[in-house]
Amino acid sequence: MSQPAYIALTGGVGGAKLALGLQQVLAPDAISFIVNTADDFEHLGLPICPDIDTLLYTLSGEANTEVGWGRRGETWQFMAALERLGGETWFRLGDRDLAMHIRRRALLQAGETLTQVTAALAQAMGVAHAILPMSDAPVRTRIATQAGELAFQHYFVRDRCEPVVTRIRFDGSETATLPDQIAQRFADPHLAGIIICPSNPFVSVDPILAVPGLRDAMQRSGVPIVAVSPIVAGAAIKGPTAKMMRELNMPNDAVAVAKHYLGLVHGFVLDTQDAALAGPISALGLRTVVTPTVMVTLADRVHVAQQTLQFIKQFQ
Ligand code: FO1
Repeated sequence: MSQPAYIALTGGVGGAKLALGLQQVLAPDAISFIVNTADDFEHLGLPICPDIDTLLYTLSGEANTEVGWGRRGETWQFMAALERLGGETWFRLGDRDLAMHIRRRALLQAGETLTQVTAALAQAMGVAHAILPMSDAPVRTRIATQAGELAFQHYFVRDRCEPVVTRIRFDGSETATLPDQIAQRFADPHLAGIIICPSNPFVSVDPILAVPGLRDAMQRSGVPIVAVSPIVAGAAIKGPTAKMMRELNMPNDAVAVAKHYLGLVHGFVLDTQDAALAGPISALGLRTVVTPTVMVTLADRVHVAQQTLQFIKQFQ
């Protein structure tokens, strides 16, 4: 096929919103999603992959859109029974969500790679678009705090993002390798653009960019790379982005995010509330487009996707 193809980097709830918009406007062979796996952890003996599952559920229409993670219409009998038995229930695993983790464990134990397992689960969920884990080998976000280093889910869920973050590192990124499926897509002659979704730059996008060879592949592709700001009017749409930026002494606005991506991205999508920041961001050498980026409805998601693809076309 000669139609243009795109790659989107995503993690977490914010990224999944734009991913849904892109899924609505692009056919499966025109957009692939590279997903953060550094939030993953082993819990109750199960391989939990939150960002993969958030995307799986979002693209299959099964997501709980109120909280952003897990499945809609979920029941909690397993959690209630586990509670009575004295088990750990700080990380909420719904009865239907549980099936995903049990099935993923069985496929991994059968020797399949995370890429292969994710493709099988996506197919089972009726998702035709490619969901590509950033690495088949484990990469784990470790959050350094004044009370010591925490696994990401311990920081984010168990401790409710309360500890003060002093440093973030991605354990295992040095030895990770770029999955073939991802390398092939960056080498695709029909590749027309790369989108960094409005995910947390520090704990959802940086782990992806830390996989050896990934940033190179993006830059060598020679196609426009644009980011959609996860910060609107100084407040993170979802999750600890704004608090984390404060604790890492980063100015809490879209300009700081643009600076964070400087050297990699060519363009930056800003919300209309941050129109005044288009000047300072353009001064960094980036092109900008200003449009409503807060995604509440499906139409909002489609709008941001269309605007972003239109923006990429301006570079050609
Ligand atoms: N986030 C929470 O705040 N509380 C939870 O109990 C919780 C459970 C959970 C179970 C499965 C899953 O895929 C995600 C879950 N999340 C929960 C969200 C998850 O911690 C975050 O979405 C990502 O790690 C951040 O991108």
